[in-house]
Amino acid sequence: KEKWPKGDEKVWRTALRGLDTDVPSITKSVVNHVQTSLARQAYNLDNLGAYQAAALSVRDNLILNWNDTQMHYTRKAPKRAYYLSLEFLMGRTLDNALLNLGLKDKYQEGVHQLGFNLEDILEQERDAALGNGGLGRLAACYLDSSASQELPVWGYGLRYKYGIFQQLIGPDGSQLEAPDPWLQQGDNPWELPRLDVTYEVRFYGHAERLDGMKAIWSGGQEVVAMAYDTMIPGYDTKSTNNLRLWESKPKRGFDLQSFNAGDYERAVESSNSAEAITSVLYPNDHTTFGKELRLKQQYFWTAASLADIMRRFKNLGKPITEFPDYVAIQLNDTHPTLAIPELMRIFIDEEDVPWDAAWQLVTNTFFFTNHTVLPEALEKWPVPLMQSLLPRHMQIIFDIHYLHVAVEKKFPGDRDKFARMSLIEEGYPQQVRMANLACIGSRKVNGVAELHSELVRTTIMKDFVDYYGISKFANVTNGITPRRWLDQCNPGLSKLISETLKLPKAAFLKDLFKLEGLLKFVDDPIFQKKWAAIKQSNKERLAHYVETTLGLKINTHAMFDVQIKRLHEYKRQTLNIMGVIHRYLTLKDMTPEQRKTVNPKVVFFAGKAAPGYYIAKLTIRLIVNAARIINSDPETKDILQLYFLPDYSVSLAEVLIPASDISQHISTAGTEASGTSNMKFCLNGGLLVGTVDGANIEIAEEVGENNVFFFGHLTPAVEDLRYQHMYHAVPIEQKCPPLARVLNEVSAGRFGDGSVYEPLLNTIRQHDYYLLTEDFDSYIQALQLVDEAYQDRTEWIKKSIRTSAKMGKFSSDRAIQDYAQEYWNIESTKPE
Ligand code: B1H
Repeated sequence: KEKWPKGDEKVWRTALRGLDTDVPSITKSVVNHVQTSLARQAYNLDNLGAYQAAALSVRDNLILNWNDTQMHYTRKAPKRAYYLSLEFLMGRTLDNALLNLGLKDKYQEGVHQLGFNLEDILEQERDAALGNGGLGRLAACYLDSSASQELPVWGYGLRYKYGIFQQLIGPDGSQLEAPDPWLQQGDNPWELPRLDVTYEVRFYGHAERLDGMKAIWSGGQEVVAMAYDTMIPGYDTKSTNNLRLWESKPKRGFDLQSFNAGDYERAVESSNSAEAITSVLYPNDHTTFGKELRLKQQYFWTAASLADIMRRFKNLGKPITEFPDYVAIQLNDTHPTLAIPELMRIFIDEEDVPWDAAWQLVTNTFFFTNHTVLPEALEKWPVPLMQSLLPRHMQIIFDIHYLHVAVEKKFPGDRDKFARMSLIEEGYPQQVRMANLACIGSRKVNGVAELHSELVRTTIMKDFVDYYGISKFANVTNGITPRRWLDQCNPGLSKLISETLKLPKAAFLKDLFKLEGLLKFVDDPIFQKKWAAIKQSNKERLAHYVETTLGLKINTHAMFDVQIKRLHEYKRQTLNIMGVIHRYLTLKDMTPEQRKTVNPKVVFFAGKAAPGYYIAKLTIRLIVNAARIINSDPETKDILQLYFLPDYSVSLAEVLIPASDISQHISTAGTEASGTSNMKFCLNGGLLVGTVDGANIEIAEEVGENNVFFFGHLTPAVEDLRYQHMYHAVPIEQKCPPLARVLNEVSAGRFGDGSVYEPLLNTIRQHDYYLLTEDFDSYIQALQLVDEAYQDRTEWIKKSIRTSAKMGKFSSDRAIQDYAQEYWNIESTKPE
């Protein structure tokens, strides 16, 4: 029975009725926020003020749904899943909240009546860019899908004061980095500070063993974790989940004694070091540097999250042995692996659970997703660092290690195997292998696309597969949310699909397989025309963006060719730019008559390089400087343009992706775990040129190989080719003359001082680890086929429609269903 608050029940009942969402109520609410929350005058309201007021008004709706959902979870006590990720690349929120709440049209009308344009207001919002790339954006898509499918899932992460750096391009064409103070726009309307949700987190100190396996960890430094909650609305449902991000704070303001003694600097010192923990997102994806502050971030976040999860579990009043019946925890890569020894510590030291029982509970709670097989990305932490920062955890890891030594018994005599499976890598210093710890501490391990999961099973986890059996090692192919990556970024296409299929948008936005209905219309010339017109208007939208932000004029009647992703040698932006230069040289070789027959093409690049990644930064510099020469060459500028768009972000992706005719996903086979932008392009009717790698393979399976432009060597060949390059290197002039010519032109200074690029060119000339010389010819051929296919525009449009129609599998709703059923064992549940 409901317990009513004190006071007059009738008054409460009327007041609790919730919000009205008719247009007059919306305008009233927005104006109310202008006057009260923002304390601004209505007559000089600018777009930013209008954005803030609209956001606060929309937020009111989110909060009510969020409250009901969380109350429902508390009462019903279902098993819950927690997604631990150091990165959540959310992008903007207002448009998504309006879509998911079903209030977009009404707010559009409302703000229009107030003299504003919704599009302009949406543009005011800064991206929440608390992530590097695919791994962080995947976490964001998964939150959207969990809420949309009414699954009790929370995200846990860090509230970085500074997200991924802002990228600028300097006068010489190099990348420059500036901080991203995303919170300095005024209050962030999308988060709720939880002053009452705090935990103390310890670092350093000493661990004293008691009888048995227990210990006491004391001393050292304590900092406070405070929660900020972000509401995650589901699409077309009231269900609104939570993303809880932790901020670090000093435990006791500052040291009064030093302050009184006049030593101001000393007094704020400890407070500075506590706040440093959540000050900035590390901008290196795929490389680990072993920095102490990063390890602090990882422990701070896992400790606060587990304390919170434990408190919620304890409120259920269930015996501790039922923990895994109520809690599933997904580890997004190895970054949260410390959660494994931390949960052991809680069980053993705080809950008095015997070691074996604790291990049983732990290994039934965690699930581990691997996102890369690149060796430089496998996290290892020096034992001495761990011993000093987390002495108790280091003990526990050693204890797990000795338990794990039993492995030896299963493979007697195989010392190499044992050494490979060890949690501790020998050397000076010894290091803890986080992937091995994550694997043995989890119920299941998965990769993110079929090929990648197979590589996980046969390479980095091979010995563990022998030990545990194959069933622990599975696959969940990544997915993307069709709400953001179809309806929000391409409203024209979403509308056309809805009209064509005679279905409300919600039908295919909740069941993306419904897009298959478009196949019936592939040959319909009227539909083809409408489809092409939408692509054209998206190209114009992009051209408009480039013109207003960079002052550049783009030929919108050209083919748009796009490669947007983090700069990394394995992703081979270098192959692409060498291909562009090759095209330029080929065009220059032609007569003016021949050039007249060439279809114009515009090539776009965007992406950030890790600030310390020298070769990646040189690639950017080459692209920018090649663009300067190519775009100003009167002989070719009408048929080839090249742009590097600075400061790639989720919001920029939302403009670029719907405008592309073809996009490039050209990693050396076996290196890109999945890729997710490939799915986004295809969903928006862009075709794909790529290697037989990651999710490209499954996309081709769905859309048919004749709709994808594949090239390059396959994964099994890569190892042998690398071996040949090491021991029987053939000079590039013999191996690949067209590429040799391109390198020579760059070297000779055709795009500015050639000597600058020597280190980059040498990566190709010397080891060529990523096999550009091996794949260049087939790459150029594939681009040739793209050109030919584009000549027959009707055939191209058909390919585009077919591609989009077959993207059902790549909805993140499907991926989350898989996790919910096969991993977490959780069920949908929603408030009344
Ligand atoms: C992916 C990372 C990553 N894989 C370390 N690994 C990081 C590794 O800050 N760090 O230390 C950050 C990120 N990111 C990407 O994950 C894969 O390269 C993509 O292929 C994949 O689509 C994506 C999502 O699974």
